[in-house]
Amino acid sequence: MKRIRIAAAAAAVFLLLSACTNKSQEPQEPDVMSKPTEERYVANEIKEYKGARLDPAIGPRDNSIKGIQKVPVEGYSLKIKGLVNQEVAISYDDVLEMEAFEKLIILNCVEGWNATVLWKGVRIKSLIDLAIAKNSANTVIFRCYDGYTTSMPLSTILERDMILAYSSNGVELPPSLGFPFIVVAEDKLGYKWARWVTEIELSDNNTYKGYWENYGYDNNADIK
Ligand SMILES: Nc1nc2c(c(=O)[nH]1)N[C@H]1C(S)=C(S)[C@@H](COP(=O)(O)O)O[C@H]1N2
Ligand SMILES: [Mo]
Repeated sequence: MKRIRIAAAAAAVFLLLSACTNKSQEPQEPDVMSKPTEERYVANEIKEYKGARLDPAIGPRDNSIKGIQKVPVEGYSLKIKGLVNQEVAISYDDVLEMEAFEKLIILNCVEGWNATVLWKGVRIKSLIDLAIAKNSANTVIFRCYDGYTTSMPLSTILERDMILAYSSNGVELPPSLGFPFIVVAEDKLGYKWARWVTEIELSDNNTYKGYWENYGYDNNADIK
């Protein structure tokens, strides 16, 4: 019986890999987890939060344009620039000193499957406030270590209280997830989850197109 359930789960994972856009896809039953999924948990990664099962934060494959980046933390600074009153460059350690927020994000997939990850980081609004956005700014462009870019309306970031995360499931964000920082673009498709973020640029170009958006991907990227 157990073998059949595992086989069914494996088949379902296979089918759903092509149907879903983000992260991992596992059945909701807590006692059914494929070996490849189990192996994706990293050391000390927590697997449960307030009664909810957490899925491995690292997804089954890497889709990034230039592969996994190793961003050296020495000399790293996050820049907040563009339409701001004062450009800011803040170190990794100083970001970690800021007020932290946790978000349990459940990625809903078809047919009752989902992936749940606990993210921790700082409000993007708090970072922007360090530089003070000009009134004309309506767009936030994220630039990354690998040259990747994507953007979202400033209003979307404020409405959802989006965070820039440095931790996933209780551990330091692994390089494959975007160390030092990833944009937790809740309710948005994977290509808005900028990883290895180096710059946050305030802009008044609300038709700005990032890397994948330039290839025709919808700029709203809403999860339907
Ligand atoms: N810096 C950077 N961030 C990135 C990308 C990238 O190539 N570079 N790819 C994006 C895309 S298209 C997706 S689907 C997700 C991939 O996340 P995942 O591998 O955890 O599914 O990261 C997003 N963030
Ligand atoms: Mo993607």
